[in-house]
Amino acid sequence: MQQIFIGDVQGCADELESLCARATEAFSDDFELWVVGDLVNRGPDNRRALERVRELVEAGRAQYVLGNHEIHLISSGLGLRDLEENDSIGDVLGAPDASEWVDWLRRRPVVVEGTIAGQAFAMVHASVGPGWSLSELVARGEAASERLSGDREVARAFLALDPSEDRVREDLARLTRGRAATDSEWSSQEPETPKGAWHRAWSAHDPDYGIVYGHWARQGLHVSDGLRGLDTGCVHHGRGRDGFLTAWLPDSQPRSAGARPFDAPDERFWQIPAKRRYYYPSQDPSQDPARDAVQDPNRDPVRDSRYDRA
Ligand SMILES: [Mn+2]
Repeated sequence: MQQIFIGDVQGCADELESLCARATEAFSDDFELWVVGDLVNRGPDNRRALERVRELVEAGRAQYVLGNHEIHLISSGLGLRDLEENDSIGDVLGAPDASEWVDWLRRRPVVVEGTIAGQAFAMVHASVGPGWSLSELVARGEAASERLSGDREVARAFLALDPSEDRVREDLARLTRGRAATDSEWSSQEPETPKGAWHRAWSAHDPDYGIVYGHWARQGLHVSDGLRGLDTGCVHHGRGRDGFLTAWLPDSQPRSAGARPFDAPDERFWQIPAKRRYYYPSQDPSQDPARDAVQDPNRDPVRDSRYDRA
């Protein structure tokens, strides 16, 4: 069974379909999709992206954790939040079965653990606290899921809390939105320098597990020992950068004696170029000269992150 980890889709259902078709071609049905969250929002077809992943989840062939955009969708569906200008999740929330989708999403985990070739890891959308053991991370994710997944009123009250008021609500925010961290603080803002990235503080504690995450398109693909950051901003194509959907395909066996699956360097990535520009800074895309920009399908696929070298 090949594990295939994919970064932030954000409603780019065509690229998700291309990736699934490539996986089927390579592995037939013998693959399992691991989705880092932010499957929805900003892009054109959230409903179709959700349906595809749900079909695989229900067939026991996908793992899917919640990202900040799923939390936005759930919050809007529970009446806590109005849709904003760049939200595209109206295709889910405006449908007759919207509440059923909100309830299905509420029951998705925030953290999933697993092993690759014997090495333990967790998948989470955004960030993990420095010094957290794998069991502590899983327990924090479960505590958030417990309050999110049951009674609707409990979930609404939980999401309405300010993260500073409640430890579990803060954990949900950190797991789905964090980017910067020190041993004592964290933030959803980008750090001023690479040294402030959450994963630098996390790595300094010499964790015995790996992390697969997304959420940070401006950081880009992040490959270092124990870490795979997969958000390469498919939906951001044309915002001064190329966007693509990235998949990581770890080996099911160690590459060499003593090697671990999360060691770097690592080149086992697939990248699906964004089919077109999706994200418009203004409400009038016709005024955008790059609206129909097409990506060169032969361009160099993998971008280094400045965080790899820092
Ligand atoms: Mn995100």
